[in-house]
Amino acid sequence: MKNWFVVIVLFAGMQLHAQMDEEVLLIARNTGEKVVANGDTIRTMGFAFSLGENPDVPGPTLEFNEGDSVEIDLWNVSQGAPHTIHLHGLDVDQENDGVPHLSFDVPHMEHGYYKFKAPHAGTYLYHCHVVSSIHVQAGMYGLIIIHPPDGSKTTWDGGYPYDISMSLLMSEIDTIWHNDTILLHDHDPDVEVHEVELPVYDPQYYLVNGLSDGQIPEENMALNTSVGAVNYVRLINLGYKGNRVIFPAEFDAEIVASDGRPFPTVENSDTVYIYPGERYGVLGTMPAEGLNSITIEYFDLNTAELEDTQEVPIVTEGYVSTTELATNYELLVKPNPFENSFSIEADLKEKSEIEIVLLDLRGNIIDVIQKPKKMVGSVSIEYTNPTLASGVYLIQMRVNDEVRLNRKIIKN
Ligand SMILES: [Cu+2]
Repeated sequence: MKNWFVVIVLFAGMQLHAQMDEEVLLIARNTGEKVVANGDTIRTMGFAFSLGENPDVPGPTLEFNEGDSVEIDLWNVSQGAPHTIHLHGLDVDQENDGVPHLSFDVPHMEHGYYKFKAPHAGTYLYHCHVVSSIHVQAGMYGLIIIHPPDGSKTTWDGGYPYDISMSLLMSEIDTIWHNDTILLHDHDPDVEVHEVELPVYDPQYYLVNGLSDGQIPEENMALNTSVGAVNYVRLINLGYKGNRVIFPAEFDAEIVASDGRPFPTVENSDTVYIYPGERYGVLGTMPAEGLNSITIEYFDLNTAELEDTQEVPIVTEGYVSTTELATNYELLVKPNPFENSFSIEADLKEKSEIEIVLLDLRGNIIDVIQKPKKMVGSVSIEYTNPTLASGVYLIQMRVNDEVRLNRKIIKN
């Protein structure tokens, strides 16, 4: 009889394991390094999928489908402090919620398992909840995106379909909080609250998806879209500042969801205010080709004083917006991607003054490829620039001083 018991228990255990739809290993480390916008490397704590990866800030985005059984295996490889995973906004039970003393914490070199069923499709967060003011600032956070049960590009089951999606996760970095004296504290398991003297939080870097200022075009971060495509932009604040996100008027932004739940009525607004921990879902469409941007303002929660502004480009290309344009102008750029040179073929059905420029994703002119010139018919232009840095650029055609066509081009 004893043998029977053992076999049944073992079988039940295996069943439970097999029922998991998604298993994720997150490795917690305190040896992360991050390059900030001025080129300095600062120390971070963070999460990574593997030991070979630098734990980046923010951590990896976790994506599941609604209804999935999920198990997150938190492996704490960092020295000293224990860590947890708090599932922010997910209605998981307290035991799996990662708040130390209510849940469990995971000491050095141990594993902790968080099990939950992926809730309503939406945007959520995870972060470490041990001395959270320090560990979150150190970099221990990331996004959780839950898709509808069928995994489709829809805001939620029965919600709005979209073509292109992008997440903008806002936070800040005060490099003083990343000093060894603060991040390298040893953990005493007998002490409930670890006391460190914290300087006043006064960030130097205001981040979108971990990047700021010149890093945004350097990393080619942009909403890459096309005319008429439905864009779903997820906005998330995990900093200590308020965010005011401003979409271009022509984007016709509609706020459809907040904190993982649909809004009962859609709110039409170009401006979205986001307070720490909040998430919003915004739908919008670009009506014409061109270069625009999403402006993100960071303001002090007490004084409402504006502290910083970041710009995320919107690159809209691909289609010609009117029949008139489609019949009168064409622009072909090849090869794409290119090494040192590419050719541009333009077909101009009527005589027009044409100018062709090369732009970065912030709209800065890098080079004038074709000076303003009256042309007609098929035109072929060769362009060589061996000193151009790798990345994404735009070729813009201006006809009679108006921007008419944008083509995205990638330098290898
Ligand atoms: Cu932690």
